[in-house]
Amino acid sequence: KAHFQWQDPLLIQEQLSEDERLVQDTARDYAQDKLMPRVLDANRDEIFHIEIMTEMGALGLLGPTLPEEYGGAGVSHVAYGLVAREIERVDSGYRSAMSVQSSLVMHPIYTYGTEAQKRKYLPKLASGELIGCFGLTEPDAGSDPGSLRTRAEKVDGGYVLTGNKMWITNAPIADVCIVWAKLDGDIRGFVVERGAEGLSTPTIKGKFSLRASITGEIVLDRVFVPEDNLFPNISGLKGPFGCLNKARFGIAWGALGAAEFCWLAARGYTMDRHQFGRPLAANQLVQKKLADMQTEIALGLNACLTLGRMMDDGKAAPEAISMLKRNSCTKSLDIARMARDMHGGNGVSDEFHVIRHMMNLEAVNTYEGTADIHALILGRAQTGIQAFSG
Ligand code: TGC
Ligand code: FAD
Repeated sequence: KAHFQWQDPLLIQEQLSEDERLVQDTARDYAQDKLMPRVLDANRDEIFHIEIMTEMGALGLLGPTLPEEYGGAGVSHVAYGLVAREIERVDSGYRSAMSVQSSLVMHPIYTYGTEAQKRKYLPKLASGELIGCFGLTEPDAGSDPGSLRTRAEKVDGGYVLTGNKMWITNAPIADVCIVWAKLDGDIRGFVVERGAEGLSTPTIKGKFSLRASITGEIVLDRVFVPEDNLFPNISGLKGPFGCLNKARFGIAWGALGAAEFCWLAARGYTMDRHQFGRPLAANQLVQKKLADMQTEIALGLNACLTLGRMMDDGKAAPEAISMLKRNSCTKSLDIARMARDMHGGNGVSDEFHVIRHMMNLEAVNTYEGTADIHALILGRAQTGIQAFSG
């Protein structure tokens, strides 16, 4: 009979190209050697080590799907997903920093930007020399970004932006902010540079989730943005949503990386720890939990691989991406909570890492569209009835 590979039951590894395996191994070695040793203190002290961006840039992990002429590595969407999985195996906050830069900053500049914008920003974003952030959410516009209030007003030589963005990953350290604002009622994208008069990006402290990622506001108090910094050919919600498609795909892979860490930690812990004279893993209840974790992760990764191939073929509908963003996040959160429980009292100590993953996945389940919002997207797609508003 065929040998059962319990860590890779559906043989994902065999379905990867040589290039994809190389990217995966580079990301895994970096994450384990350089990120894992830093994460405990970073999480405790709410610190994002900024040099992580140049380290990732040097390895080609930022904007890896973009062509080489703009600083990318020209790799497949599957390779991008594998990077997200390896980075998030250590911490969702580090994957956040990577995916905002790649999907929410470099992607829109590459897809919607002028040639001059691409040449000016992409190579430096790819190397990590510049850090970017993506401002869509506002205090009163989260799940419903169509109701955003940030305004752009046409003036001589450019635009004046006024408004507030909330919960923005990397904002306090960003050199460039992609800001979505309404110009004559239409949503348009602007590249706002650090140093612009009237721009500030205060940090949001006290998060119990993604503590190793820095989050802030973008406050725009009549900020002048030159004409050259408008994305010329995109208007409407499809602008920001085009970026979210890429980022949500990465999250679908990434969340499962966190889940894999939790599953393997729970397996190791329950094999080692003895109660009632035998390993915890000798109990049927424990083995069922391990089997459930293994099954959900294997099914989820296989689905992500299929979706990645669909993205590379230009066949991935946004609804399919919603399905896997939601599935990976809800299942990974369940797995992390279960792994925390299986560690008993030790499970609440950050030294065992599972509670950190559990707390992180709460935010991952919420950002880029909550699980319920993605359910409504899928509900609308199959009934033709939108249930977002009355
Ligand atoms: P709706 O009527 O559905 O659509 C308006 C226009 O947008 C187009 N569109 C899309 N285009 C491309 N890809 C998609 N996924 C698209 N979804 C919609 C649509 O075709 C339409 O175009 P047009 O030309 O007809 O005007 O808009 P709605 O207002 O009814 O939206 C409903 C809903 C709930 C689906 C949407 O608003 C939604 O997805 N809400 C969730 C908000 C969200 O995901 N925010 C994310 C903020 S960024 C973030 O969280 C980053 S975290 C990063 C990290 O740290 O990793
Ligand atoms: P709300 O929209 O107020 O939702 C609250 C609850 O109501 C949720 O459970 C939701 O599912 C539910 N709900 C809402 N509408 C409906 C409905 N019609 N039917 C049923 N239930 C509904 N945004 C950015 O733009 N850029 C970033 O970089 C970014 N980074 C983030 C980092 C972190 C750590 C966090 C926590 C958030 C980040 N976000 C970012 C914002 C994130 O995208 C929003 O928090 C998310 O879209 C949800 O919006 P909200 O918080 O306003 O919740």
